[in-house]
Amino acid sequence: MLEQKISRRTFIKGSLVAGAVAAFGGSLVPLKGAEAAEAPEASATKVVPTICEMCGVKCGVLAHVKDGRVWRLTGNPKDPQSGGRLCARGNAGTKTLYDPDRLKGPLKRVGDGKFEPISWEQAFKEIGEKLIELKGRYGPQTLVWLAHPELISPLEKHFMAAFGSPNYTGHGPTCYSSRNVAFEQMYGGVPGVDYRNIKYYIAFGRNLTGGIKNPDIQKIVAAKAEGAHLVAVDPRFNDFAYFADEWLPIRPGTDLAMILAMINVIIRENLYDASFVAERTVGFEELKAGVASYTPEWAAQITGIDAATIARIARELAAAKPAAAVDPGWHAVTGSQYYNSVQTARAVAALNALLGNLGAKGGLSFPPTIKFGDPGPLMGPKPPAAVAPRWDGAGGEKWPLNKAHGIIQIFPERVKEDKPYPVKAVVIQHLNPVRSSTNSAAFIEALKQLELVVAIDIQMNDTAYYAHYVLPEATYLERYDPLMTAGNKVILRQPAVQPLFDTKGAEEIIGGIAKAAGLGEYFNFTLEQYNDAMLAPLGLTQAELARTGVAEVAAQPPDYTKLKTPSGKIELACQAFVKAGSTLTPAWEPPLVEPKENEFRFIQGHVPMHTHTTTDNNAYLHALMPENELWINPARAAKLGIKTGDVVEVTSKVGSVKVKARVTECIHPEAVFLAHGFGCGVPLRKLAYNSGANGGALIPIITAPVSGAAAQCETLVTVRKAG
Ligand SMILES: Nc1nc2c(c(=O)[nH]1)N[C@H]1C(S)=C(S)[C@@H](COP(=O)(O)OP(=O)(O)OC[C@H]3O[C@@H](n4cnc5c(=O)[nH]c(N)nc54)[C@H](O)[C@@H]3O)O[C@H]1N2
Ligand SMILES: Nc1nc2c(c(=O)[nH]1)N[C@H]1C(S)=C(S)[C@@H](COP(=O)(O)OP(=O)(O)OC[C@H]3O[C@@H](n4cnc5c(=O)[nH]c(N)nc54)[C@H](O)[C@@H]3O)O[C@H]1N2
Ligand code: SF4
Ligand SMILES: [Mo]
Repeated sequence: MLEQKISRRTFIKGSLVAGAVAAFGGSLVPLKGAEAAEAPEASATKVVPTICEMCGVKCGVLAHVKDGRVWRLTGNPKDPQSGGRLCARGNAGTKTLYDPDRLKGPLKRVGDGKFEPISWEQAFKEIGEKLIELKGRYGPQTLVWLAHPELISPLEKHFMAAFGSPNYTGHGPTCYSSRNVAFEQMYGGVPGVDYRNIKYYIAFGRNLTGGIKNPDIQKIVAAKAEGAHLVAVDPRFNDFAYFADEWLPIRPGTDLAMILAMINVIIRENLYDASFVAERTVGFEELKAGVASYTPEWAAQITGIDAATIARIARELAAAKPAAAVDPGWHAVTGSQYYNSVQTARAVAALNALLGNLGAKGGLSFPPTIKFGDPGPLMGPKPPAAVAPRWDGAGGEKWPLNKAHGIIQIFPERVKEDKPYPVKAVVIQHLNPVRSSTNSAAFIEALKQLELVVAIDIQMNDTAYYAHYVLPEATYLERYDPLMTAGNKVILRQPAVQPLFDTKGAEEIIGGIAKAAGLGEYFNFTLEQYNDAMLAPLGLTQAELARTGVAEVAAQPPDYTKLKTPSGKIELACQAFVKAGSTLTPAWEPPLVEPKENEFRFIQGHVPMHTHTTTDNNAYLHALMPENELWINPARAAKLGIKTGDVVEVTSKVGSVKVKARVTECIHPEAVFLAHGFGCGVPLRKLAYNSGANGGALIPIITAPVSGAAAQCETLVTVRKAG
């Protein structure tokens, strides 16, 4: 017990808990004292460079191993992302590796919530036979693969191509697909922000220190120390607002109006970079005409932010150009959460273009390109193109611009309706759609209707709980993966320890299913051969890379004069959107729903100490935040007789949850906020089970136009004190 307390305390001290750091104005330097206190590290015998997987950012870590046990994880100083520092979740990785509740071998479902061990060979055999049977009955398109796009994705896609199904589908619509669709069309790709050199930065719902990207935080902290001005726009006083210079509590769903008004000011007052606009963009005149009526006074009525502030922010932003940027965003406002998210992302893209910041120090940038070798020749004959259209319509007539992202949230509807054809089998890898998509109950119903559900995960998540077969992948500290790149660096994931249990790397699992399904010729290679083939032109091998974990290689800088758009320039006016049924230039569209007097908009987001639904059973992170609470504004709470700590019932048109209330000025009166990642419904995960509430249970299935995004914040709820 004492040992547990001590290790927890030192962990907290040594961690980079961004919210706390921001709140106390501290720096992000790891604490020397905490390092010294880690006794096992002093006698560590081996340090293995590898890649963190406590979230998708994939920072380089050093695993300190003694007697076959990982004692401690630190940032790899040679890694361009971590620069030697990890966030709280990265530090807590050992508790995921040694989680007593993790999956320890393959399982077969034998009843509701009941599973029995099965050997890998038998599991592969049964899954393979079932796939062959279903393919014969319904065609290969009957198989859908749902996944969190990861390093292993090329092999998952290869499996699907070999099987003959076009239905590989990621989580984009619940995360970033609106932002991606907008920037792909206007910029030819999604640029990043040069946070290190920025002078003026605006985050519309980008909660940098809550939805953490460790490298970005480190850079913006340094920029702020040198005087950068940071503006947080969010209906909630979020983690980044603590750290920023100003917070603008905007009405939810209305950021688009403020951004359009800023464009209006910058054009009207000639504050834009005229030569950049002339040389590197098309459609300026159309944009100018399009925003003419969007004055700050107009936007003030919609957003609740006064006109003078909107105009001031626009002028200040323009004055700092080109080291000034509006964050393209990630998940919330531009990413996917609103019906108007594509328009919002388009407006953000246009506003940045006016600042002439693409490729400039402190502006937006694209990564360099590394010329890898082609592992194709290793991977068997080239599979013929799939003949059926996609199950979800992505890239088709209705959503022509969403070729890459898929529309995961309509899975329950498609399964139920057997449209456009019967979907009878699904493989779900590194994904928990029962909690991360929409309408949890509908997703569970869909899973129950399928003839074959295979889940590949490291733990029994809420989706795997309804699978016929649960196949445990080795955790990131026990396996290799395909290569990772960051800038001009190539980085290798490699095992710090041998798998503790009867688990396998995903490449072996996919290969095992493939062989049993008669597709062995496509998987006659090892992961090492695959990585070696990619590294060959760079004069490296996996074995060599394993020594340092990170290698600098030749990389082609981006050519900003030839963007991957039809004109080669930034398309301020963009015909592709017109073809997809939208406007030529960014234009105002209201959010889909408006709360009535007794209703709230239900908004969600991420917290610094948890990753989605992945870390709720991690003992360290659970200790930092065991459950979520519903943030509710005092004026609204008083009317409902709700006090902090009261258990409330939150009800939408698709479900209801009970959770503790937190009455706080930090949330706009029109909205309630619930941190994502809680409310696990699987008793096998003892810490997480029933801790807090699952917001996904409340979110109706909505599909936004143009992007096919899930628009999760277009959810209305009522709140009452639970009896
Ligand atoms: N610690 C941690 N870090 C993570 C993740 C994690 O799970 N945990 N996940 C990673 C992933 S996959 C992603 S996509 C990113 C997400 O990082 P972000 O895109 O920054 O997204 P969220 O954390 O979802 O934060 C969304 C914010 O939007 C606000 N918001 C809601 N509605 C509106 C609105 O109408 N206007 C404005 N201006 N704001 C609004 C919410 O209050 C919330 O603060 O984080 C990544 N990093
Ligand atoms: N209600 C609501 N829904 C949301 C969000 C929200 O804020 N609110 N956020 C959205 C966002 S931004 C995103 S990106 C998505 C994310 O949603 P998902 O992509 O579904 O991510 P998670 O919910 O974390 O589930 C990932 C699963 O991967 C497993 N896993 C972790 N590591 C490994 C590994 O190494 N191998 C394998 N095989 N499995 C592993 C975890 O155990 C977990 O079960 O959720 C979205 N959904
Ligand atoms: S941001 Fe944190 S959790 Fe994500 S990869 Fe980096 S250290 Fe790991
Ligand atoms: Mo995300």
